[in-house]
Amino acid sequence: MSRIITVGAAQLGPIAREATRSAVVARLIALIEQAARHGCDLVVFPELALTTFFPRWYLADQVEVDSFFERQMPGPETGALFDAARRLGVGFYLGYAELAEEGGRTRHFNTAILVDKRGEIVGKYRKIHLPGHAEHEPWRRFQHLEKRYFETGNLGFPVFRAFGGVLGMAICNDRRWPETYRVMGLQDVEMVLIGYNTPVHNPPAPEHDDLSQFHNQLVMQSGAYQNACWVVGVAKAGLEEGVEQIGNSIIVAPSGEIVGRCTTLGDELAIARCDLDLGLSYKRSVFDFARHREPQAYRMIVDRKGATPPP
Ligand code: ING
Repeated sequence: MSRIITVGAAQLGPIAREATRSAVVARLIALIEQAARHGCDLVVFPELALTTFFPRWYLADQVEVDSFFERQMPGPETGALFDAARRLGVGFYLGYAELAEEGGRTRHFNTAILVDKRGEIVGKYRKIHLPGHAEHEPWRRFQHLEKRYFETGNLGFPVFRAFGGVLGMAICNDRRWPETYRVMGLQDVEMVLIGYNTPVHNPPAPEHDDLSQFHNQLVMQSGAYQNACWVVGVAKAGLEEGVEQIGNSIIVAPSGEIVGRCTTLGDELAIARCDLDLGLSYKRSVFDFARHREPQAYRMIVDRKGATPPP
């Protein structure tokens, strides 16, 4: 018996700094409506899908920083997205900047939620791997101040029973770290949803720029194969406020093969019928963790000699 989720990778083109939430939500609803016409069960939007990627600027005024955050989800301007999901019977992953009052203080997270076909939030994840820096670094062509504007996620890498399977979430830089997939792999995840905003140019390592597309695919294909799960990676793409961001949104099967891909740098839906049972042939052979992993043998042997690369 196959358990198929028809997934729409809903890539977004640039979002302008001044774009209103309602204008962006209208773009998201248009993609959900297109997905419904093609029989999708689930739509995956990018990281920080409601606003421009504001960590590219040093913003001294906390009021301006907080203007990019959502205090409620759904809120007055995002409720229409949940209504569309309910009306059309299509769930979604949404990345957004979360401002939460927790433990008596205001918290700021780079967050993603999983919403089911009834329009109910069934899962939340807060980004753990925050790239970039915390202080203004004027030498950069553009900033990457996620360490300034967000706290490290405090929810771990949970998995959620939804859409007939076991789904997990990650956000952008998380996809570059094998731990992200393995922590969920050890919880029997069958599909990992990932939104991203990735500039082509990485100021601290411009020599990597030409490999940005290759690295984007490499990390998600290996994460999928090594954990016998589907991986859906969705970009906010194009020239956004002067910064070129990669597209190349992809849907990766547990074999590591790319089975769906966006080919533009704008709002675009790539669709694939994802049979969750395809992961079983890997979970029951090559990546049968119970039979083949050796956690007792894995030890961190780090000494000064071994840890530092030769001069
Ligand atoms: N963006 C980038 C990412 O990990 C980055 C940061 C760019 C890291 C280029 C390395 C190279 O895709 C976010 N938002 O994490």
